[in-house]
Amino acid sequence: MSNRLNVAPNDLSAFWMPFTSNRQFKQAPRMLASAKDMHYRTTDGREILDGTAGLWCVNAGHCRPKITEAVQRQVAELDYAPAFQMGHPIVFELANRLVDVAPEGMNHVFFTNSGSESVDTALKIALAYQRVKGQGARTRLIGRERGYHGVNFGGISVGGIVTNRKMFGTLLTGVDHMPHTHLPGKNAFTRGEPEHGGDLADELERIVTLHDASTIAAVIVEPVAGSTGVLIPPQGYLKRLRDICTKHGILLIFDEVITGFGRLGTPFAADYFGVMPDIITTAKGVTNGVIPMGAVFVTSEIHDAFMSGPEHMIEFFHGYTYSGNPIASAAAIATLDTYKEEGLLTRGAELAPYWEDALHSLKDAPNIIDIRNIGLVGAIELQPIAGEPTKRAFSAFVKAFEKGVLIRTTGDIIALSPPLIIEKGQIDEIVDCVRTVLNEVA
Ligand code: PXG
Repeated sequence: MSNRLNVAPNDLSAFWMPFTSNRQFKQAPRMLASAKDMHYRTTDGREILDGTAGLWCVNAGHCRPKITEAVQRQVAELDYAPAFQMGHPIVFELANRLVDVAPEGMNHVFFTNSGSESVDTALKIALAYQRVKGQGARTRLIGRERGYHGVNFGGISVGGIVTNRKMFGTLLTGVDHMPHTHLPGKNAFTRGEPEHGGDLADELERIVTLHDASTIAAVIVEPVAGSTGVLIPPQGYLKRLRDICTKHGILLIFDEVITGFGRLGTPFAADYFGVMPDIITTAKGVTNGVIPMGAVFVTSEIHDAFMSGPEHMIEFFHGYTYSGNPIASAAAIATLDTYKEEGLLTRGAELAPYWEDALHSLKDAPNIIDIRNIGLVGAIELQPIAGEPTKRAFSAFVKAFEKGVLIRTTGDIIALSPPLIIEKGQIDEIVDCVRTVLNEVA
């Protein structure tokens, strides 16, 4: 038995850290002790400007009083309520509030606890929907190369990141992948949506021809791919995917775990691109990252298809112990209040031109092969060091942290996604720091 008191601060071995180089980290730990608004504070008392909104989730900034107080109140009032065959008012209020901010037509919400669970839930809804509609032969799922849809089996099956897939056996069967849309040879240094590559959507038509539409349940894509380095959809691409899906009776799922809740300067990416999917997955920003929660939005067409058969029967055999947990629900309502009071779901649009100019001012810094941006997201792609991929970006990350700015790297790409409360001066601070560290790691 151990208790907290006898775990010495330098005893780091018990915790097997997620998506982390454990041995490297434990030799030189980067520890955060507290946070407020745009900043973290480290255990050794240094202030760190948050250039990544935690992991793309703290959209309203850190330790916002309204959210903190809502959680404190809720945990003292109703800590837990059974999620199956029982309810509590807060989660119903939240569902209505979410439907209000969601794109038109997204009228129902299924709650989960993470983006990974939202994705697997959405895939299961899609398969079950086809079946209840008498289209049970539609069992195939189509994802995309370089897609990230979390780490559960459904998500890694439709995902397109080799390191996340190769250790885990055969995954789901009946999955195919469209090509990714990252064309640096043609689109490097594009501001916003790239000009070339919209026709890559036609690869979906080729896949449909190969398998036949009658075997395909759904297509899932991130409208803007985040984890694999901010891949922005080429002009017209998403609309074309929508048209092909509609033509063939295939459901279109937008994975908005990153793009949901204001990241692009609109409430959702579906709003930004003016393309409506059938299902939207979210997590992260729904509670400002404070308490785990995910939400899957579906249209009435999908929801209502399940509402048949004897009324005492469970309509959809799926759910989690913590679906719609009261404390997470309270955190989410307070988060939506904060977003609304401060106009955060659209603030990104006001800042986007400044953000874009600031990022692209880095063009002449050493070893940069591409800069891309949309809303309050940006990526700076670096020339890998020959024979040592990822090392240049990781060194930049470590140096930036030492200098007081948190950035995120994936491969040799620096990804930036600050809280939506960021001020222009803080944008300058992030960009200046990146410039300095790129000179140092040159
Ligand atoms: N879908 C998308 C599009 C995501 O970006 C998930 C699903 C999974 O969410 P959970 O809550 O299960 O982690 C994600 C998560 C990064 C980074 O730095 C991105 C994510 C998570 C952690 C780090 O790119 N995205």
